[in-house]
Amino acid sequence: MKTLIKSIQAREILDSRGNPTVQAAVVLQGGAQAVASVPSGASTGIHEAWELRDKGKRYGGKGVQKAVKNVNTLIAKKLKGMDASKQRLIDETMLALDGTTNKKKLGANAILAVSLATARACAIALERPLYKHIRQTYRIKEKGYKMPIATMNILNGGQHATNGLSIQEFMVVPMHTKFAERVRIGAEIFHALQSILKKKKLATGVGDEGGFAPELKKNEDAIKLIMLAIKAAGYIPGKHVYLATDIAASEFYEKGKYKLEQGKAAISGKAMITQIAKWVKKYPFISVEDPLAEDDWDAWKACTDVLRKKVAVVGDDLFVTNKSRLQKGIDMGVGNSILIKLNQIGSLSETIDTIMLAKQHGYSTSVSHRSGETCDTFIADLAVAVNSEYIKTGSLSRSERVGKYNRLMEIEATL
Ligand code: 2PG
Ligand code: MG
Repeated sequence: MKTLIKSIQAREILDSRGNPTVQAAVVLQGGAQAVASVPSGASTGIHEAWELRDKGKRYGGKGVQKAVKNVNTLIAKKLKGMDASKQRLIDETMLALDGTTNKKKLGANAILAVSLATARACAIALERPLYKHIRQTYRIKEKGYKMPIATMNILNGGQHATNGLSIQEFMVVPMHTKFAERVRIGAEIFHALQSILKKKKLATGVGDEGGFAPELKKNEDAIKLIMLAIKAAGYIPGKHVYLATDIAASEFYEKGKYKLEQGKAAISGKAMITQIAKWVKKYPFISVEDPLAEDDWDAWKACTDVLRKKVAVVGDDLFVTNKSRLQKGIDMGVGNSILIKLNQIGSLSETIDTIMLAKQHGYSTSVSHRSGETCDTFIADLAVAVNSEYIKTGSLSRSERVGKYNRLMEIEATL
């Protein structure tokens, strides 16, 4: 049978930050073959699946030779001869082989690389685009294909830059019926922002996700610059273009307090909510991600109650694409939207399950890249496969970011 797995081979490659990551190649008996590469986060949630790194001297301890070996020996041996069209069984087999709750034995990076390469190879064997393959494999009951709204991170802070801003991502969200036009509007604003920064003699080098990373005194300065850029590009904020942010609050949470502004005292969760609510009132935000720390559930609940009617309250470090953490959020009424990152949970099947749980309970989804990326565009197809409301894949620069936008425009053109 042409979809039976003939061989699996992994390699160590570099991600967009120059750190090692896993790439796996899957070859099927009919001759179809594909590779998939795994991304890596910087502001990783403590509840994420295990990213297996070698430690030691090589690459400052970040090598992934152990994960590569796990693919080439244990995983390859187990999956050889299995049917790639049985994606759930493939993933479950790897989970059983690993046997731990967080994929610590084989590494989520090892398992995910194989999971994604298998899906892609099978799509090729069955001669259907990846997004259709995913839709059909998981029997996802969605009507037609809908292009996601892109939240574009054009100004980087937090762990993705060294500019002193505590907030990690300042995003623009262009609204247009055509995805390709959303990309155009985003790029025009990106370039308008560059001109404004130049005029103000601020740095125009970019951060990890391709957004500018100027040194600014306070977070609101970033919002103001973006508002200027939207207008300079000829658009009306709140009409043509909205705003989104990833506060990534876990990164500046210490001893129950949040160090929101440089040079100022840390503040309580309650004060965080008040500040964010002010911004949401003053500026046209449609989405706020991780406004509070990953285990600050009560403050999260209070924040959700304040913001839920106005914006998507997105859980990233909070939910880590994990069904049980999302279920807790559903039970408590925390968040109304979830960020979806394949490598937070470590297999395609589990990712789909989390997305489906979110949909059942009216949570919107945002399929997301990581700050350390590769040129793999799997998430573009995934977003379309599940009709995700949003996609978050960085700025309008750096190939590992724009590759996803380019793939989405390619998909749109064929629909
Ligand atoms: C996030 C992501 C992606 P990282 O926090 O949402 O933007 O960052 O990959 O560093 O966790
Ligand atoms: Mg985040």
